[in-house]
Amino acid sequence: MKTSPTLHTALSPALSVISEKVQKGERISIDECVTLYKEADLGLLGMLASMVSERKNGNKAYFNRNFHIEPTNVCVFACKFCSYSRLYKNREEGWELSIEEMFDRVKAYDNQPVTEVHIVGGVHPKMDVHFFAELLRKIKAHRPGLHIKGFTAVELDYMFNKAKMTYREGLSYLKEAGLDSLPGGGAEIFDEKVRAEICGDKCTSEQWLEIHQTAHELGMASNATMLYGHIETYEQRADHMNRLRLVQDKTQGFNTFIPLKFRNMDNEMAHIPEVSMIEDLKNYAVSRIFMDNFNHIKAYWPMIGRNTAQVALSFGVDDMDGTIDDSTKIYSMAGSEEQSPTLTTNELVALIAGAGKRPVERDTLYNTINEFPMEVQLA
Ligand code: V47
Ligand code: SF4
Repeated sequence: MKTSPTLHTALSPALSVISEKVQKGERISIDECVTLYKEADLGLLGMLASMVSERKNGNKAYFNRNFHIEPTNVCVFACKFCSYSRLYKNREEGWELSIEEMFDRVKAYDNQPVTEVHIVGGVHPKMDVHFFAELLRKIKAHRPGLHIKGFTAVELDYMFNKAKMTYREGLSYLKEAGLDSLPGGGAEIFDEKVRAEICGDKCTSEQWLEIHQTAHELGMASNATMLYGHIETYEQRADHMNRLRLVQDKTQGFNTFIPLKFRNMDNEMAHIPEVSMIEDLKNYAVSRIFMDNFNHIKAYWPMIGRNTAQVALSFGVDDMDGTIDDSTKIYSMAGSEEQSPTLTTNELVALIAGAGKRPVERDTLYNTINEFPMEVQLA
């Protein structure tokens, strides 16, 4: 696709250079990423991000059929943005599921065409690596084809330290028990100063990156997130994405990048206003342009809301995450407009087609399960 001459004349010299690079499929630098955040308007960002997305995924937009299990919201850590956790010392206010209770949740989906279970929760000192290995074995024995995506690097770092296992030993042990891939949570913002301010007591940025790199080396895929829209600067967002891009250059193990919008209800950062939808779209587009070695950018609709997620499909996003029954509480408790996030497959297909994209059901590793027609229904 060629940029029109009128567009070029309207651009500053710096934006013209970036625009040329993106059109040629060249990588942009950290400084150029910051320039995009600070100087580019939404029209230019949407056009460039769509160009990159189209090159990687054509007209497709993906979703999967999954369900979530949150073993507990009791947590030894005290991230200031978290509305969901109950500190270990107040644990009677929280929930703690037994292996049997979690297994019952898996069995509840026995006759449904789900392909993935996503298991993430707080960091509970009594739920150790052996507890989770037993859960994984039980799930795999019952339904071998169900992909288990589980445990943030924060949970893994804690459970491996406690068991005196190296990351490699711990990940190999859980893989052997049935863990297939890692979700992207716990990354927040890698800049050490911001991390110290908002979640200083959990695993460091280096540790987060090392766990993911080790998982990739062991043949497990993972996702990556970035919590944005609080006290971080554009430079710190660019630095965060750059650290991920460098690991991806080495391993190619990340499936998708998921920007997570900070929501401010009922947490210690409630005084910080949430950013606008324009900022959300800008952030999706810049991440699509900058993360040139990531195949997918996900808009996690239970957090951002289905309407913004639909618009984001024109700003570089090609994945809407899951359907069925997203019973995760981390966003509804933080103020997301999606208070009981469930979308049927038909609803999700209609949202995607309504944005002019071809809806594709995928498995966790982005293998196509089903392609849907693009006819838009005016419901
Ligand atoms: O790490 C916590 C975030 C994450 C708030 O890999 C908040 O497919 C916004 O990572 N406002 C956990 N965000 C969830 C997560 C995730 C979700 C969906 C799919 C995948 C995947 C991963 O939730 C945490 C933190 O960054 N979070 N509190 C809040 N107030
Ligand atoms: Fe615990 Fe995760 Fe909440 Fe932090 S974000 S307090 S690690 S549950």
